[in-house]
Amino acid sequence: MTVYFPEVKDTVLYEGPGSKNPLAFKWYDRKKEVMGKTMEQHLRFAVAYWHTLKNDGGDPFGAPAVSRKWNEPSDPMDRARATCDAAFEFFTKLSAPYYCFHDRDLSPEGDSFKASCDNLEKMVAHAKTLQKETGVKLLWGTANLFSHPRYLHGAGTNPDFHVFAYAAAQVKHAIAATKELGGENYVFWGGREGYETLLNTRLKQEQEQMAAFFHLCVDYAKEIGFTGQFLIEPKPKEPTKHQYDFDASTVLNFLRTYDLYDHFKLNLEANHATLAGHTFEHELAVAGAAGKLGSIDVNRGDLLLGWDTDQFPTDLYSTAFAMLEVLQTGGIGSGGLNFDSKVRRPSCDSVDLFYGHIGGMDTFARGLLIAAAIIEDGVLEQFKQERYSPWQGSLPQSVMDGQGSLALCEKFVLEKGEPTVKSGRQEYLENVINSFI
Ligand code: XLS
Ligand code: CA
Ligand code: CA
Repeated sequence: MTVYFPEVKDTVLYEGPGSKNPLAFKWYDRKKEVMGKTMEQHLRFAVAYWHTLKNDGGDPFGAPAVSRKWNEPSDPMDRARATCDAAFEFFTKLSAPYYCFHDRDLSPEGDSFKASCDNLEKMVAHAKTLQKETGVKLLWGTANLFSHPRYLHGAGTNPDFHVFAYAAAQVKHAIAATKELGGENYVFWGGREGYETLLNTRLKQEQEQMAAFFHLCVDYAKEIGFTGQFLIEPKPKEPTKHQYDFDASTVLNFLRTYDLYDHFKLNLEANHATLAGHTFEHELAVAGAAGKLGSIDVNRGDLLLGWDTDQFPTDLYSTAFAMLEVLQTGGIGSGGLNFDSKVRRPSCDSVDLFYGHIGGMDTFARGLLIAAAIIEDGVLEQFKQERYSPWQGSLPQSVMDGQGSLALCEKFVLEKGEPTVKSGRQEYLENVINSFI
């Protein structure tokens, strides 16, 4: 059997914060209990097939820069099988419980639609065997409806019905493949579902088309008995200038408008949140408040760069704040933390893929520990309780229950006079957070 990662002899294990072994976890101790669940149950890490196995290190200025053993076979299907074997060796050595894929990551496009479907079917069978052998599971599947030139003007939002139908047919097979592999979720990221200029675009019609597309998917899932959670992944821009799934609020509004609300949750990505001008934790809080936090893509961006850099998370503040939202909302259910992250182009060795993931897993494990310590201490909760305590009286309660009136508020003010100005204590709270980090 070919070994694709000979530089990593054994499974990456937890050795504790004192370890100097770069191929060991310092914080991710999967069986460690935190607030009644193991780290593994809280975090449900997944490896992204596309970045980890398929990224060739090319960028708009330079040629592919990495050579991977699994890319050596010249026949596309042989290459797909070698890639899949390498993938499962990687997942196992990393002890990652889950992975995620696009249909076209797993298997190549063929000469016709039918040939592409046959390729996918063969590769699904191959992956299924490897899942069984290794115990690695599929967190989510998705269809790549953005790379091929046919999707230049969108998939579900395309002005040409022929392309819409092609995308629908492709999604049909991707959902079936996800079901066949026991996928716990199915993601829709609208890579080309947006527009560049209104000069050639009917915005309203395109949104209606997108809704119709989702309704077809909901119907099909029902028809074949796919019970995984459907997730929409918001992103404000890139590749299109205006994307219809801008952020969590926009997607929730879209779902409500088109009678899709009950069928979807959100897959939120850290880097997409910041591109939308939000913090990562803001997006998690918006979804959490609506009971719609489905899953998370945990890559980070770079504050000095204005695009989606998909870097591994290394920032403890960001992971602690994210895990605070996750814990407060009661966890992510059937979702997980997917490393939609790639190593930087100059990190061109296969072992760098391990360093990226190990660092990301440790950073989230620490984020979890920090968030749990903050919650168990109760300091933030106590502060908020005190801050909102003026809402406890009977008039505030009747306002909340829809029984108030402007006149009752006026009566209250006439009695109480001027409200006291109070501090929000931001700097004090930031200092408190630092004492946990
Ligand atoms: C791209 C997206 C994409 C989705 C899956 O920016 O993050 O990778 O997660 O299609
Ligand atoms: Ca993503
Ligand atoms: Ca991304």
